[in-house]
Amino acid sequence: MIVPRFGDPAEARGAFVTFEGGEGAGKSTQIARLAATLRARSGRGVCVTREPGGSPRAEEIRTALLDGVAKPYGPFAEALLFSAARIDHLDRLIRPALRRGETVLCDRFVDSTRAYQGAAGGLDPAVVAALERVVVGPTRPDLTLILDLAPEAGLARAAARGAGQGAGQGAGQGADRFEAESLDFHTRLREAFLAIARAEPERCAVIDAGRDPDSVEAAIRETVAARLPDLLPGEGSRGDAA
Ligand code: T5A
Repeated sequence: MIVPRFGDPAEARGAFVTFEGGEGAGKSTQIARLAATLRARSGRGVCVTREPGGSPRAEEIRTALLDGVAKPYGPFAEALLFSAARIDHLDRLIRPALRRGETVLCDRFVDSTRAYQGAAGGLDPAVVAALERVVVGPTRPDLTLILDLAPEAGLARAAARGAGQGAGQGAGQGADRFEAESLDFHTRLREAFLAIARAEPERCAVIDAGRDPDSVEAAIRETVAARLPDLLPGEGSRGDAA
């Protein structure tokens, strides 16, 4: 099925915005803030979701993945499980919401597979691209906000949150399957996300996530206003704020 892109006058479709970046970069924090702004300002429905997960079946796969059940099988098998979760998530939640004209804000999507299983995990990029083609098809993000942060800082944030709140979502106590990877792995991740942004500048915007939450929120809001002005009418276009 061909889904017209956002703004296509022939058939309205909601906007699809994804948040990407390393561990603890602040995606969940900023998605909640942007959702509140959009609900107050845009007049469109806003659907907040995440990967892996977002639909009941995909949440079950999330639990297994973050508990490390698939790790012994290697990055290809993990990518297949992320893809299985994504198929259900797209069919059950993302595509129906877009068809209703809603704005979908998704915490991680295909760029995480490219970065985690591909660039950092060592899975052949051609395999990642082939999976993406068959799983996602035309349902591509209109805007991807890449929250960029030194991995040491992100892991420290995630650890501090874990210490304060107990288990991660879908994982046991302490670091989950991916948080527990080496610093070298997380450094490769950061480079991979920045490389994706360089390769697809029309879709991606890099946000400096090392600042305080209010400053990061302001930068995201400015970027959304510039890239998808229909979502924040009257906000003006002052260019990207990253
Ligand atoms: N994965 C996922 C793959 O390997 N392949 C895939 O295809 C997909 C889709 C998901 C894991 O799965 C992997 C990637 C991940 O490892 P997850 O628990 O959803 O697991 O992991 P994250 O997406 O990394 O979620 P986190 O919750 O760890 O990070 P967030 O959402 O980026 O950060 P957030 O907002 O929860 O903030 C973390 C802490 O920092 C504080 C917050 O209050 C919180 O305590 N904070 C800040 N502190 C200071 N300054 C700021 N600006 C702050 N912003 C937030």
